[in-house]
Amino acid sequence: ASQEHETEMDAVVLGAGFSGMYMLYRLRELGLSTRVYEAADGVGGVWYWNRYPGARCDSESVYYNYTFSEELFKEWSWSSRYPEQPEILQYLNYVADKFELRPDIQFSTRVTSAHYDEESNRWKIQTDTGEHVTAKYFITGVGCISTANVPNIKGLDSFEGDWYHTGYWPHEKVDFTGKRVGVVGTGSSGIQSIPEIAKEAAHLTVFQRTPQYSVPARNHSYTTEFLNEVNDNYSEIRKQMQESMAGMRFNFGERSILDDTPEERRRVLQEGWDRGGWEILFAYNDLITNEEGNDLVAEFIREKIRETVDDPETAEKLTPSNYYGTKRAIVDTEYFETYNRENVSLVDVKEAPIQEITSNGIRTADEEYELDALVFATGFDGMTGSLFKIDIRGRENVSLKEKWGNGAKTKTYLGLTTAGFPNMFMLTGPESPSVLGNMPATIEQHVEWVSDCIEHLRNSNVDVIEADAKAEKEWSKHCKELADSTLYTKTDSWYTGANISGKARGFPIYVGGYGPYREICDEVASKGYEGFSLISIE
Ligand code: NA7
Repeated sequence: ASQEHETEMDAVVLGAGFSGMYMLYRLRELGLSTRVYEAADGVGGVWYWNRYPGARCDSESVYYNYTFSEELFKEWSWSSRYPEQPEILQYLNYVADKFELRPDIQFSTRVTSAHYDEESNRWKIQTDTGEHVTAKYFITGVGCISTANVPNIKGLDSFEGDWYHTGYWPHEKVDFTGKRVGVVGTGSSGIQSIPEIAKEAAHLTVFQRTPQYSVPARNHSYTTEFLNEVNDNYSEIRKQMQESMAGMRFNFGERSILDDTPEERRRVLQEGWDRGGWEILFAYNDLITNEEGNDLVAEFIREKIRETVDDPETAEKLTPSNYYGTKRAIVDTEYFETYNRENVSLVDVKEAPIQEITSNGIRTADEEYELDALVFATGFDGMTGSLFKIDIRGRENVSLKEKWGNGAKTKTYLGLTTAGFPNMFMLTGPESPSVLGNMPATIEQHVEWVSDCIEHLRNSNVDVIEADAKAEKEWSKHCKELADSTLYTKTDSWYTGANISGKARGFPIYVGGYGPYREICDEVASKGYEGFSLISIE
């Protein structure tokens, strides 16, 4: 019955964050009629939603932006090394305005299902506003860490104060002045927001399940000289980023941490600590693969925590014992220092687990904490969560969730496509390098590969592209083997799905590096899309 209202498009793209916006730009250049669906009422993706106090990016701003347009790159100036969320959102709005993207983005609309129709070779897409649209190409730019995880704790409904999740923060400023606030979670979002909330709240109680390593960001304003230097080296920077392991200008160090004498090591680590950000993580070439070396860095940071935090008992609770850098590495601004404030206290909920949320606060196994407001900095259902929220079905009506065993058997070819789902592309999908690098860089590579592919299909009159099951099997196996050779898979993290109760464990990320990945993708394309079936329908 809905057929008569069906709109026909060449391409439908989900999400108007970094991925979807650039995808739209490229597809329009190719002359494809394209519609982007976006659940929010503005562009920005995660930068639209994550408005919590202290939210900022951990990749340096001059790399954390698009590089495809030299003009755009040069006319935008970042205020500082790690700008806050409002500035990043302002940048993305600027991009939307500059390239007049908004007319092709439909806001406040969430796609609920996308089914591939074998007969017409078109994707049939439905939205929560009752719209029906068909498209030849279906492209997801839904993000890898965008579906909030609010833990299922008994009694949340009964809480009489206000509660928030960092990933869905209200637009109007939340005022914690005079309030007793509880923050649950100490990942990047918790560690960024805790120092800011502490400045405002009457009292802040942090509920920590796993302590984290964190290194000072050492944020600073950019000078005009620095920004001029960056602009003057635009082409060189773009090239360096493309060839690098993590989509940034610098690479991992060239030697093993074990090759250095203890004195030399301390000097390197101290220098990294002083420069801040991810310098320590990148100082040597084997921190993520070498258990002994990893522990040397871990111990260096543990010492810093003990030096910074005045109360030895609190310092002990804050000291991690797992591998460094195998949960997403965190950078902070005065995080550990915050525990020296009189109005901040730390509760170890591994020792005394949260039992329930009451009308007044949180009750753990040994105490009740009275709270006026509660902040969940409890992260996301990463990698697959946002894809599984949509009923995506390929050939023979098989759903993506079914095919991937609810996340237990993620299978892709190049992290961009999956067999049985023709003409569907995933931007920063599972088994791509995505979250292990500077996202805008990895996104540009994905978007450019997909748009080049679509251009090739159109020029050669190909109607259907689909990953071969064999190529997919090999890619997934390759990803798993690489991951298993690192310490990543030995740590509980959102990378592995361990943060979501009941979620299958895996490590659906390509760890071979962004530059090498780009080369593999380019080679596949240059061999006429090796590993794909290209079909022309008469
Ligand atoms: P993360 O990094 O997944 O951190 C979530 C935190 O919340 C982490 O400390 C978790 O402890 C904790 N958590 C999760 N569920 C619970 C429950 N039920 N009880 C207590 N504590 C809990 O999310 P973020 O938002 O900080 O960062 C996500 C990414 O966004 C980040 O890595 C960047 O890439 C950008 P756990 O460690 O699981 O024991």
